[in-house]
Amino acid sequence: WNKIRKDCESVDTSSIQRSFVNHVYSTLARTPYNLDEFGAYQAAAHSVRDQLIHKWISTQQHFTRSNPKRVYYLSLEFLMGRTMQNCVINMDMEEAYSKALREMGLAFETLYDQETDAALGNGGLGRLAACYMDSLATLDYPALGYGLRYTYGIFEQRIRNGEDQVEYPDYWLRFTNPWEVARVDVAYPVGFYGSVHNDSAGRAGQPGQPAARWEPAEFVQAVAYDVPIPGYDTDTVLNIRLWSSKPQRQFDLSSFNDGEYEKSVAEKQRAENITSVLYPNDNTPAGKELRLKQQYFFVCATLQDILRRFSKLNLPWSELPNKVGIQLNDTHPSLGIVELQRVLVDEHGLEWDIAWALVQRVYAYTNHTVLPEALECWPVSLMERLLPRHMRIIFDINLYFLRSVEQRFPGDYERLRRMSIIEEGHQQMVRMAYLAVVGSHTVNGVARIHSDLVRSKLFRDFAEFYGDDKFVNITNGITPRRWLHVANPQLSALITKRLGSNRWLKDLTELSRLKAFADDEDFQQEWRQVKRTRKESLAEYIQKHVDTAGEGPVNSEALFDVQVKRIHEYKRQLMNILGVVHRYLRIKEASAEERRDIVPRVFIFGGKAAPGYHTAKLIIKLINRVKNVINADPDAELRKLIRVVYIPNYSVTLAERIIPASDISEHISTAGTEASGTSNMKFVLNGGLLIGTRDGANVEIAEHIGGWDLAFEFGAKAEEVDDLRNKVRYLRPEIHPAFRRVVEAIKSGQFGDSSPFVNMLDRLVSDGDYYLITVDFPSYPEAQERVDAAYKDQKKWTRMSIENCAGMGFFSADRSVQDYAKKIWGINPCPPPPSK
Ligand code: DL6
Repeated sequence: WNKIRKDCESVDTSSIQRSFVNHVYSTLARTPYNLDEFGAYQAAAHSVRDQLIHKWISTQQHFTRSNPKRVYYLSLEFLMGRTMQNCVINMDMEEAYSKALREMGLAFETLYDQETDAALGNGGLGRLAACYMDSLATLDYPALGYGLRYTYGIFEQRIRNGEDQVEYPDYWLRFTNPWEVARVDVAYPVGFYGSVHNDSAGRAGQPGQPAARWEPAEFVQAVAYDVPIPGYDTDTVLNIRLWSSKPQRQFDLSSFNDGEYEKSVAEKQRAENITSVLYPNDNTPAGKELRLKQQYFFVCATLQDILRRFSKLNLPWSELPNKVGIQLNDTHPSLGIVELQRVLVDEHGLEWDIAWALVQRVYAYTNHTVLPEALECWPVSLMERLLPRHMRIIFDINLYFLRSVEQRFPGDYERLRRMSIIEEGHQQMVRMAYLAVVGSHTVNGVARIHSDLVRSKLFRDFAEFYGDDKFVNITNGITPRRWLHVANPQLSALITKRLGSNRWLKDLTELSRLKAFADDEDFQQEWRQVKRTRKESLAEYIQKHVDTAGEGPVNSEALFDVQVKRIHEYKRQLMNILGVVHRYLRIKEASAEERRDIVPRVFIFGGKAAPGYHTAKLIIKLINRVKNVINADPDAELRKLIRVVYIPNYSVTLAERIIPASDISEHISTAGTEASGTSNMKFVLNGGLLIGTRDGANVEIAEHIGGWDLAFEFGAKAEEVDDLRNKVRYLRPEIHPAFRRVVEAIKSGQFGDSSPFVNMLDRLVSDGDYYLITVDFPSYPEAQERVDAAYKDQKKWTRMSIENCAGMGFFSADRSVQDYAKKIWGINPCPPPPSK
């Protein structure tokens, strides 16, 4: 077996060719005569997958033998993007595949474009999970990701009539997915609804006897699909296990026999519904029964899987926290806390307190937002109906918790009200974030400023109760493999050439050595050439794929100014587009002489709005309206100076194309609202400069690149925001004339019928400017002027660009996961044994 297996793992040219041809014939049932590019991609993907699976099996066997503590990363979102190129690069097989296929007359690299993104996430949170899996594998950590295999990922966005977002389903599994392994052998039952019995013992389970018996009324099955994740420059291949919901039985035979064919099919449908669609909400909870079902389905299957693995070790329960660490990626999987308590008490008869102490040592929770409206709460009535036993357990967790708070702060009932997991009101709600805090040993924020707010504001009472140590910061990071090496091979090659090796791909702090060359004439020229190439390539993409209404190609000599991210009021795309209008009005009235001094700009927008988020959709409409008018301005000279582009359907793959082409990117959220942001890191790593507020990771990026002199800062600081909000609300300070002028231009109909926008704009100048656009607006065009001035001096600009990139070592996801491993999980790398 071993010898034959070794042969199968061979990646010499003829083995790759044999495997490719074999997949063309026997997997796809095609021949060279009817093999199109997509078929060639599929055959190549299956061949790469074979390699992946060998290493993956070896890794899992190695972990089983070594038996280290493992960490389980629970996330309802994994925004993976494409896989094939990342795989061959991480496994160092790109050249071998290129050569083998070239000899057969095929260009391997052109097949990458045939792949559909796996888009099982909304934005930053899901992409972070994907980056962390890449880093965990690269650093050989014994980790496993768990998620859901949605049949439909994030919707496809199209722009209707040149201005409005419309959503189309993303049926990404249409042609099957070569990057997963269906594990029909790994399936668990998951129950819902029903009733609870024998709870007379009250809250605590007695030793050795169950505390309660839950009889669910409905069952479905969770079936595992495994997605192998190769590390870079290591044989470690980790796993993301995605659950898919299936009916317990294919059909209800009795109703089938009664002739109720439709009913029996409906039951199958109902079960499959659970994992059918990713909720397309970013930074807003979905609040739907099906979403709660998804969450419980996810944690119930995951815990059965984790505990099955643990039970094979034949260890006492007291060893659980020494073998299992569970990281909650936001509150979405926080029902896992309740489920583990239920299983330990009800199914294994542990005493309540003993079980609870174990639960708290197993779980840790990452908070990704302080926006009040984004914090998940579920109605008690819904929870009671769907998960009756869990609701009781939550009440008990809360009771014991509040008793301990009362002991510390006797008689402070106001504090008990504030800290209660159950929010009282006309409808009782479960505060999932509080549940996650109480059930975890550590809570972390995702950038320093965010973690400070988490500790000092969001969970202030909890920090006072538990002590500050429970609340830590782990600044987010990104994988340099995908976000520089794969996305920008030209820059990657230049950096490797200049540093003399590609060690930086595993130790990103190596980039700091680039600083020494920031003023080097030749290096600067090459650096600029890379940017030019990438801008030309994006311009070409826009010309081919974006509806430009015959406006002609964008000028790739212009400064590319990019804001691509989910559309949200707090991210302030609205301020950006109002800034564009301001610039447009100024160019319109500028003399020929003045115009000669203006730096031509292309403003590039992209991003999806949650389908039910009216204001976000309105912002997309306004951006497109402004775009349509500016780009069609009769003044041809003006059109050379300003251009607006909206790239539809922003995705990981598009990000890989857009980010390397940016000169300046916009991270302009109201201070204190963006937890971290991670695209800011991607842009700067690719030599783009940043215009931004002192928010999220911007603050640390500025520190690491050498201060705000190397980026463009404006706007209020987080500590000023509360006061400013009160001022805006109650005192209505004078609105800046430039802002008034922009609003008037829109309201006057200069950008078409203004009626859809009037309310949104009026709110800004009355008492509804929660995100302080009117306050920050005056300093925004002023910061843009500094950008223009810097860009005019190309030597200075290039030096800044190189220094920016050189300072990004800290923002590698490798550093982030090492931080998690040390500060939170207490796990060590478990590298594969050297191959014989
Ligand atoms: O931590 C990843 C990412 C941050 O970079 C963003 O700043 C933050 O907005 C995002 N948070 C969410 C929260 N959603 N929920 N729930 O997506 O996380």
